[in-house]
Amino acid sequence: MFNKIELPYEYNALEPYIDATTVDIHYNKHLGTYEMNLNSALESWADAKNYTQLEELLKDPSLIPEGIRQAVINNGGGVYNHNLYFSILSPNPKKEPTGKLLQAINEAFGDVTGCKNQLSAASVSQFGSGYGCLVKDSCGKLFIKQVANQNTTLGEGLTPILNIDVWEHAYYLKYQNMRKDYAERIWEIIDWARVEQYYEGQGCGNNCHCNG
Ligand code: MN3
Repeated sequence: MFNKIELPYEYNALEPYIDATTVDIHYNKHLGTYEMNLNSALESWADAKNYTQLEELLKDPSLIPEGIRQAVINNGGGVYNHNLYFSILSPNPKKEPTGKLLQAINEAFGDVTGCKNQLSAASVSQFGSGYGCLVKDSCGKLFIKQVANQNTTLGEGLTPILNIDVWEHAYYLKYQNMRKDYAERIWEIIDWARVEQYYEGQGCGNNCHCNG
């Protein structure tokens, strides 16, 4: 069983940037459905209990029995991507990154504004449903990626640490066709403290044998 995170704020807490109805439907119905479908697909697979991290399966889908593989990729990706998305949003965000993450951002994008602009642009230009993602490799180097649908970059060895959901369900009630406004205003509620945790918590650490 892999579950959705507990929402760390009230439905209306992200207003005026994201409205309460959108958060409610997005979290309970959209994410809730991915969670239900993922766990229902996994019921038929006894060895699923050997995996405690959803990342392990999304990183190497060949581990998953063929009959449920695509269902786990789609719905497991849906749970994984939304757990990241809802957890990096906050009504009381740390507005700017600091420390190692700031250093990595400056190296990759020049400065924080460059990072934000590139990630917003990638989110706006993602054709159809998907996400703009800030990802890190095993050495802590940062990149911006687009993923379609509920795919992830885990299979490429890239761990997302911040994502912007650009499925229409994430913004349409408030922003309608103005995806760009949503993908720019969302910076007001992105909590860099959480992103820093994701940047430092996984990956490199003491196990890094790279030169970077
Ligand atoms: Mn969504």
